[in-house]
Amino acid sequence: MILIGMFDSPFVRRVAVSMNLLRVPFEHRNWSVGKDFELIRQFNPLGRVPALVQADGDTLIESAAILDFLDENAALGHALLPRSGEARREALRIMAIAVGGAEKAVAQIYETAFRPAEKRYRPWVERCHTQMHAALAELDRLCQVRGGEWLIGNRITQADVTATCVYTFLSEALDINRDAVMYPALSAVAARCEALPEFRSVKAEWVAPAGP
Ligand SMILES: N[C@@H](CCC(=O)N[C@@H](CS)C(=O)NCC(=O)O)C(=O)O
Repeated sequence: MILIGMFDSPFVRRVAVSMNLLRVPFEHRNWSVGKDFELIRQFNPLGRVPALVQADGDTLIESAAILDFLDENAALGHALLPRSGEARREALRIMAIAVGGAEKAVAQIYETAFRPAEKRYRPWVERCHTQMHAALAELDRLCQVRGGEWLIGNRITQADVTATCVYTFLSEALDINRDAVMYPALSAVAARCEALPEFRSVKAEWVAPAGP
């Protein structure tokens, strides 16, 4: 399978880490949503990443749908999202707040990457900034409440993967801890995960996205 998109995207990276954890081999196309827009559009009409090209040429888009596909094909008991009950609900809650925070970060980044300076609208960026930090604060609270080595149960789940990919992305792209480590419980979860080879082998190379 071929995974399209750069690892500076938390959406691409959570798919890559999940494939590593599930031992699904993949080729990687390090294509940028800025300069490789037309190339990406050949696989996803939206021009967004991640896209996952399967052996038969069929392409999956949208990270949640790709993760669902990977879990569906995982060996019994190895799926990264718990199958049902409270564990599944809690994992989905953590993933939803993390993904929401990432979306608000991406909106801030695109304001400078894709919009000329004279067309930027500061109140919108500030709103996104507030929403992103609210998501991080809630994520930190959830990490603190859950304690333990992993967020759900006694093994790594998609909650750990998504929370970590988002936290690392926000730390690197928006320097959220400029003054101090503001989210200690979340930061501890991320540090544990980032030490694993499945995360270390898919690190982002930081290049600001080039606009059109
Ligand atoms: N909901 C999507 C979000 C994907 C997303 O926003 N990807 C960004 C990169 S971080 C992208 O492709 N941006 C280009 C664009 O939207 O034009 C998912 O989970 O796959």
